[in-house]
Amino acid sequence: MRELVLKIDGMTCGHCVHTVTKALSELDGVEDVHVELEGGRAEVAFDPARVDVEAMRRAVEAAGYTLVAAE
Ligand code: 9UX
Repeated sequence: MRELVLKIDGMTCGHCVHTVTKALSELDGVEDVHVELEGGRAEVAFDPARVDVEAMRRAVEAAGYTLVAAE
């Protein structure tokens, strides 16, 4: 299991948090997601054999937000 902190632009209310949490949680290989509105960040625990940052980026952007960094 690996963990990453994603920096996400565009979240401005609690519903955004729910939408981003759901989008990331639905990815195969993502085990745990914690999204913080303040700071615009998401902590993601995942299996790197099954999912990668590009898949997370696609999910975040399909939901209408922007993934600006992952570390
Ligand atoms: Mo809240 Mo977020 O009304 O895109 S859902 S701003």
